[in-house]
Amino acid sequence: MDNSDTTGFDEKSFFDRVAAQFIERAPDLSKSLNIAIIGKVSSGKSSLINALLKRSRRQALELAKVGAISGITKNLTILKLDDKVYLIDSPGLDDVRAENSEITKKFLKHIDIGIFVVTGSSDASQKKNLDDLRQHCDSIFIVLNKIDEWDDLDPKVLNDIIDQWKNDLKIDKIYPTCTKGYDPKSRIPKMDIRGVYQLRSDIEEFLEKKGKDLLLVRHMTEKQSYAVKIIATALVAVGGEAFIPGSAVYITATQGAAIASLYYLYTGKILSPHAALGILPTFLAESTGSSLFLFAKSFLPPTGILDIAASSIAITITLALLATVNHILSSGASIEEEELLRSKFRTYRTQTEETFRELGCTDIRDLPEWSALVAKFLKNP
Ligand SMILES: Nc1nc2c(ncn2[C@@H]2O[C@H](COP(=O)(O)OP(=O)(O)OP(=O)(O)O)[C@@H](O)[C@H]2O)c(=O)[nH]1
Ligand SMILES: [Mg+2]
Repeated sequence: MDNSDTTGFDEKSFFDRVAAQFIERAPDLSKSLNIAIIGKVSSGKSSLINALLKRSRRQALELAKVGAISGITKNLTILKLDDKVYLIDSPGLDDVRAENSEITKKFLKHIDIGIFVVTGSSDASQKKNLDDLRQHCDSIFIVLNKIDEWDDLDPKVLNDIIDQWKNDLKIDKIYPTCTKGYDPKSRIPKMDIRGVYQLRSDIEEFLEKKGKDLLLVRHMTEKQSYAVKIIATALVAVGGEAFIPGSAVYITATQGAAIASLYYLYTGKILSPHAALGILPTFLAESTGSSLFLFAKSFLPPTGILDIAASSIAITITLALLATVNHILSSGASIEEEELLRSKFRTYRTQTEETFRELGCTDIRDLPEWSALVAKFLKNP
């Protein structure tokens, strides 16, 4: 096995460009791409962070704290690499779990790239820890650290140990590394960071390929939750407005405002109410029967039975309409594409039949209940 892998290493790589800084206050990890180092106590996690960032021993003193006594890293320590990427040093895996605080629970949920560090001879009990990590994160680099332990033996021994780890953890790839020399009490004059360059460049390659997508997916998930709120709020309003004489005017205004909000959410641009309403006629043509009913009804004085029917129609049409706009905008298409609007609206309109039945049991003023209904509706187009 060749561990002298300094060849092909790009000096301008991501880890070199960043000015890593520890941050005091835990950031909102749901908005960033998070790389976390996880593993048993004293496996060399903090040393690996210093090595990834190519710190000298003196610089390392100010960075991830390294020590021969186990449990040196007590809490999560979060390093900001750039605006969107965090590198997180964690205490030993069992400590992370035992602590079970809100921050560590969130932390486990938001790991995008896990670096799982093991040491010594293969230990099948680590498989459970790895499986736990896999539940939250599917991009995992597995590192066998402290390979210098076998320096005095035939190189075949290290190869056998690597094979055994692969077998026990059921994995194809493992990164053998050494991160010796970061302990301030260390007496060795030079750092020994074998294997770290290979790991670094593979993480960088992964970031290059997938990093943007991961961030985008996360960004979109967040946007969807705002979209759900916008749509649910509009439905509650529309449901109430259907009871008002002359309701069609109010309903159309609410729909226009919701479309403009969704447009702003996805494009960051303000759509004039006029332009927002401009896309409505397409939909009116699709649902003439019910809209005409609503329109005609709006001139009548409110009477119980009619109002409830009108309210349900107003709500289901508005739901299909806003779900269509949401779908089109979130997929990056333009809301001016009439054909797309039309066909998507038709699909959603059919889907509202089922939702319509659930509507019967929904309190018209209960926003959380509406939000749950809308979230479910948007999930199965
Ligand atoms: N022989 C050897 N020792 C290492 C290596 N990497 C780190 N160490 C030593 O192992 C000890 C623990 O290293 P840390 O980097 O503090 O390990 P950690 O996993 O962060 O430890 P905790 O935060 O206490 O869980 C220190 O004395 C390091 O100098 C290595 O590759 N080989
Ligand atoms: Mg540590």
